[in-house]
Amino acid sequence: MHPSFPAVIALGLVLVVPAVASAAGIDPGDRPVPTPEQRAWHEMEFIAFAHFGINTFTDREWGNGKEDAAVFNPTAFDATQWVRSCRAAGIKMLLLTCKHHDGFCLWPSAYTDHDVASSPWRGGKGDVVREVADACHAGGIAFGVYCSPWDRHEPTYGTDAYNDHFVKQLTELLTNYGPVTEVWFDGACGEGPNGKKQVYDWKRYYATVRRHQPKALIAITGPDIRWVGNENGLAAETEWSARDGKWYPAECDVSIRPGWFYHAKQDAKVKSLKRLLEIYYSSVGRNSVLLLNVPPDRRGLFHENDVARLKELRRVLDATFKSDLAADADVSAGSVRDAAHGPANTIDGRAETFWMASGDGSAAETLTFDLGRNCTFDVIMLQERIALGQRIERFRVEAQRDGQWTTIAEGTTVGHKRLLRTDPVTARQVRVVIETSRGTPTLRQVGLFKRP
Ligand code: FUL
Repeated sequence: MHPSFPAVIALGLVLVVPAVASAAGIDPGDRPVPTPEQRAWHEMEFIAFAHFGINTFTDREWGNGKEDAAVFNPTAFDATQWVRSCRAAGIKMLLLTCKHHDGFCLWPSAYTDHDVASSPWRGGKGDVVREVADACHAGGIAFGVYCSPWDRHEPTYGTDAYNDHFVKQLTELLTNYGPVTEVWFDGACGEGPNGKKQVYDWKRYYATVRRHQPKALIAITGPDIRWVGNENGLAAETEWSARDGKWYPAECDVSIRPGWFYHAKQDAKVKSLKRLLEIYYSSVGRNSVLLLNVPPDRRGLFHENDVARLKELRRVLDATFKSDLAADADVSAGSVRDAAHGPANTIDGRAETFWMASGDGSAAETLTFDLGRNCTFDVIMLQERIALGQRIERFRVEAQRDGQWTTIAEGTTVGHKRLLRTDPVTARQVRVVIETSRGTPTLRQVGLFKRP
């Protein structure tokens, strides 16, 4: 899966080679392509974080590891409410902070007392990880794990023994809770109680994940998913998933509130609908996955204000994307590779079919949409067939007005999905001009939408 991680191969795992190209009958050549797991992750588009733990009860963002486990005591914990809220928002995976920097474990770990078993919650018999994982699996969304290597509680932190400790805890998370789709490793590395900094054994951590959950994607300080580089939920205008010879796509993490953890004083500071839409278009709309944090409160529930905002967001997105004005268009292409890859594939709503031009990408390629009548739209969607790699470097979209083609939008990369917002445009003829591309360009889907 990742030849740059020989430790993985040494384990002798059966790793899946991207099925892709054979399915399409086209060889992607030596360009990087996503693994099937990465492709499934791209399709999710919108996923969530739940920062929950000791900090929820101490009103802090970073605990120091000296907290009393007795403060962890949610009064109405209900993971099914988290999952229902996620589902209603169209969120496809929930990642839980099983252990944050303070070292408190949301599961009863055999390797520490600083965990839920030492708390009064459910008489010390509770397991937050179990309930969240079960609720995700029962509710049909994926489950992901955040396990902070930085541990401000664990006495062995800062010594070689800590790497053993971390691997044991990670193994608990990877073997007791069913499928884990993403493992999120923060790179934070601070001073331990003994004043020493830890040298993390990343190779061993990755090998542990590959051994127990070979399909899990390792994110951030990991080989499969890249941190976008900010915590504002914003990807760059030009966002290549293919980097340094491998597929390494960006994930945009951001909190729905100012903090990552719940603070009652931030109840009125839930991000506005306008801000969340801005984030959506700048993450999902720029070839990234949006990882939105919704911090459960001291009851152990998603707060009403957050739930209401998520619903509003979903309502607007559904209203925007429910009807594609290009769906019945007559589509023609300047060039077509072969009959199986004709331009009508870009409006069939299917992920597996796509248009492919015949040129080598150095000259412009066009796709023209006759909408059959004048239509008014203000969102343009483009999707590449990323199973064949990311190719488009520069494109523009034109509309015909009074017999003249005028540019209404332009951009650079497309990747899994590119969304461009414009002022409302009314036109019958619309065309996508791919100006340059790293090899023959493909488009899996083109859509035109009107925001409510
Ligand atoms: C950071 C952590 O230090 C924050 O507390 C938070 O968990 C964020 C998602 O990652 O690096």
